[in-house]
Amino acid sequence: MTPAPCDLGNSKDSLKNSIINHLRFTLGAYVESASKNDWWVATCLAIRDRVMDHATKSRTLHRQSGVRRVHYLSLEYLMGRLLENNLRNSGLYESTKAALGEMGKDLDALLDCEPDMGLGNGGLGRLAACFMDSLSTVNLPAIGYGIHYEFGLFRQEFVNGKQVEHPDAWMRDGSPWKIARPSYRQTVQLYGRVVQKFDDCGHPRSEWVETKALLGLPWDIPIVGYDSHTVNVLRLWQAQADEDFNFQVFNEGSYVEALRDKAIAETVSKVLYPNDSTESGKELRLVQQYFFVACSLADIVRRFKVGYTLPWSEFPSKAAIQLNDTHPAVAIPELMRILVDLEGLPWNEAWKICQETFAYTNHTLLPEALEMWSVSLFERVLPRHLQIIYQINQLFLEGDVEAKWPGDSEKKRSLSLIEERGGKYVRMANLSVLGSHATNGVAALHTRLLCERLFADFYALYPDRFLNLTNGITFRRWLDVCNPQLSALITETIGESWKKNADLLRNLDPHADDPAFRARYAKIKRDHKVVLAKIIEDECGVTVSPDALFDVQIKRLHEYKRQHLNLLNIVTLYREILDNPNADFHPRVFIFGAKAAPGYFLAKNIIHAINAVAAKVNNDPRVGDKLKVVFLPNYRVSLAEKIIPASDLSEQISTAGKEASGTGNMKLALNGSLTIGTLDGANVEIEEEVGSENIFIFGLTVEEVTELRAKGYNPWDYYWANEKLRNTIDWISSDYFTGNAEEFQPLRRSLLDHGDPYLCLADYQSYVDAQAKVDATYKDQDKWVKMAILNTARVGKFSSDRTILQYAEKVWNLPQVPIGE
Ligand code: H53
Repeated sequence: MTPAPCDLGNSKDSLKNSIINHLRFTLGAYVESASKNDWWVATCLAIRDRVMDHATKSRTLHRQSGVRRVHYLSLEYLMGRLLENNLRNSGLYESTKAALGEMGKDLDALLDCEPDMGLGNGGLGRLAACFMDSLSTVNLPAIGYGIHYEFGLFRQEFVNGKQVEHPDAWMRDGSPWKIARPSYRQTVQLYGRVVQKFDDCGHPRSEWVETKALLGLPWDIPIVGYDSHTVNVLRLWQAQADEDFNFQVFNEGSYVEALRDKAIAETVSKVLYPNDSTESGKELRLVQQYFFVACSLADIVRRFKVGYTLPWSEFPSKAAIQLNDTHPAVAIPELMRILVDLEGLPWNEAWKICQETFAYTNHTLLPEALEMWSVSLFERVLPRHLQIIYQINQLFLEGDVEAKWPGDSEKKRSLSLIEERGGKYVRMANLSVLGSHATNGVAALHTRLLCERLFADFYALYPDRFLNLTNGITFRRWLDVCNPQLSALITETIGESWKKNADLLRNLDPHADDPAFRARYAKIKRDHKVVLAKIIEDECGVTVSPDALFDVQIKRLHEYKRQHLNLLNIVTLYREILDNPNADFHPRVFIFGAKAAPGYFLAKNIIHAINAVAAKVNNDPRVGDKLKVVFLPNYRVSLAEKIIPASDLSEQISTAGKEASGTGNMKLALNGSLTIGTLDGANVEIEEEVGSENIFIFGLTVEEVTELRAKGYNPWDYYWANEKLRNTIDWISSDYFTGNAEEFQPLRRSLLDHGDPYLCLADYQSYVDAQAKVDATYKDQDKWVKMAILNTARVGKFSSDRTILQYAEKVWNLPQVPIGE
């Protein structure tokens, strides 16, 4: 007999009971004496109980109906906090708040107990998190696969203005959201060598022998969609030592030695590599990639075999696999190995299955971000996979390439999976394009450049494989959760449907002309600025006025994103204020948030320079309130949620052609922060949507950048031609800001002697002019608020629900499967 289900109702009283029960029976705590953290855990568990039921239902229905599922393979998921998102998405926020309130607890205070789940570096990882939200919201059968890192992205601190990194032990105290699934543990092989064997019919078969084994333990995190009963899971693999990993040593009595091996095995999922858009080529990173890919594929294959007795040719009709950048691209030779070596399929049949199963998203054109693995390293770690890659390459070059360009060795060199110049390397991007049926860029401009530049030869060969799918963000977290006041105003004005159909935000358009609506919209912005001002005071010790213009640049620190161009403008303004104290300049607060990769020397020098300028400017009595510069430490999702609703101006100032898409630009525009930006990435499409009169575009276009470089770009020409610019650079690189003129020489050298690779000097004047236009516009508050409202109203296109439905239709061929109550 099935026992009566416990009370998992959504009423205040049910929730109250659940929370008390978890306090008592899960945590062993008394209501009277439980700590704040206990209350937070008990609340999460009460919500998780309600969510798990739907997760089981979703899984069961997906299995029974035999529909195709998408498997999203990503080395990064930048989830942030989960409780508030889960509460708002499941409609339990108000009842939970009331339940806790009756017990004398403030939900909003508890929300701050949650550590960020920061298992990603930047845009790519956050995109994966937004996609997970949308997949559940629009009822698509999906599983996200990744690594259960013990340490997420480092915690950043500033010491004397310089970045210092600390480990991020996000789950030192466990996490109420994750559930271990030991019965789905997988074993992964590594290293070893390959031998040729023959089967009973005399057919050759490769066998990978003398390998080291590693175990993968899956942890599931339920993903709650908005107003939908679909609960998909994010499955993260934790590396463990195989039980008989060095069993022999153990038996020989070397107990401690055996345990050392265990520790080595566990390093595989210990820590997230802290590089965004650059690759380090380290062995451990390749092992991480293979580890999570092998576990995930084994899991997918297990499900295929359990669920159906279908021929392998049907595999793609059950499983779509999306490669989030090239990081999981080793999945292509891994599936070939499974099909050919383990399942005995003929090569061509296996290859067809691979191409039908995989699709690849490219997120960058930056050459330093394109992954290449040295052939010797690859051969040592994954000898069989290297053989498979060689075979794929040979068949490709002798087949399709030779047929299209007979005898053209230049084409073969450019298309080959192996780079031969300056040592031999496996080109993971070429492998990804070749092994999949679809390759997409993440914004219209980026996709065009992929087809015209990076993958021009592949595009000539397989034009139908390329498509654009412009990125998106989940409007639940980036409006409903982070700005509930604006969300409520919108709902009150145009109804609630915009939360599921973001295009309806356009109905706000006419309200931009309504002074009463404008006043309410402006008040919400100002209230957020008051909250952010308090955070700035607490974190940076700087007092700022909420009536100043809040000018925000939040993103990873990278030269191509040009935080140093922003700095050039700040120092120019500083000088102008000193030269002309009575100028009519609206007070401004420049707000930065950014982490630099620990080994990225110049990025760290830029952080230091911004902090040094901040220290001077903020304490200069001649400047007063006109100019403040703050660099908030430890930028992360939960901090972004505080900054974004409070921002007036959004800095999206990358060199044209360098930022594939950007997604912070979308979040800020949605929250009514006007963009100052170049025609790069998704900025181009934001301009199309909001109208050129509601955005501040400046700088060189992609074509102009190419032309300038072809002509021969010399930053010294700009330096000598522009006195303001010259003074600014000289001032930064003097001893004025730190007392030591050597401090910012690396920055100066990069801008001048090393050729200013990201064209800061070329765009400087245009940027300064655009900033002057911003200043003038801000003085007309009515106009500014109107523009802000029109940004909120017109960025519906950038909902990740739209992006995900396009993937489902154009790439995965996936049905929407609503789950009942
Ligand atoms: O991916 C984002 C883009 C952004 C791009 C970023 C990205 C990473 O965060 C890491 C590696 C990589 O190759 C690209 O820089 O422009 O918006 C999501 O597509």
